[in-house]
Amino acid sequence: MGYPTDLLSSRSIIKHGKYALLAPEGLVNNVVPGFDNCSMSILATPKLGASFVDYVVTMHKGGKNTDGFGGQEHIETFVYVLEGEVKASADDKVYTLTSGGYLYCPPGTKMYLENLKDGDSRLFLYKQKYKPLKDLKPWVVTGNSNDIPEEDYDGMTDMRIQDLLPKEIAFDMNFHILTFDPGACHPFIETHVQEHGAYLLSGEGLYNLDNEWIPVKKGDYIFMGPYVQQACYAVGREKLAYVYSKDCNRDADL
Ligand code: UGY
Ligand code: MN
Repeated sequence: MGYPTDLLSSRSIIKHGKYALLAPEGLVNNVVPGFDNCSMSILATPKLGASFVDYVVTMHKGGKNTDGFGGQEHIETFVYVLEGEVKASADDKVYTLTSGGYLYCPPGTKMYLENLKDGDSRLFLYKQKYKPLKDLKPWVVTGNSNDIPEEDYDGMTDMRIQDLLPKEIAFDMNFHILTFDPGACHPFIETHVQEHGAYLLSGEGLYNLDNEWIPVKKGDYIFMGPYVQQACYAVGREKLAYVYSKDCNRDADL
């Protein structure tokens, strides 16, 4: 990088507790213990107002986490491979994840990661405190979003959803992918208690956050806080798609 060639400017927007748009060009590298040969950027955290932590990780050649990510009694973790090929293991089982591949680890299960590429692999990574319900226990889940059929969203064929985790009450959250054909949009502007951390996989759009229409594109990260107004229009020539987390299956606390 070095000396800038123009006035300094940024597309990122930070509204603590409400929402944030983090453009990739503003991200910095954070050293996260346990991750070797990886460039990591910490995205949403409780300091921003999120109840989870998201990261975008570039695993360089030989990059790995052999100490294990998560694994504490109340922490659940999820990884989604943006590009490349990684070895992911949990509970002594080994999975090879390519682009679109993912792994969920329940509380108490560590996630081990290793880059299998000669070059870089890129990941979207997540952890949050699991909210127990009776004595139910979620389990390790793996898959690839390319193998999951898209379902029409709210009766519309130009906006579609994929659920990456089982719709089972033992799970307190899910990851989804939303895909919009150019020109498609949400059926209405949502307001809901759940937060989202969303990574844009493709396309361009205008995203409504707190009733502001904000241009977004592939590579952007969006944190949406509780109740913040949210919806988007896909613009441009490509499909707009993002992978995002959403809590589910639990009552609100008093
Ligand atoms: O599932 C959701 O709440 C989703 N439709 N939200 C969003 O795309 N901002
Ligand atoms: Mn939503």
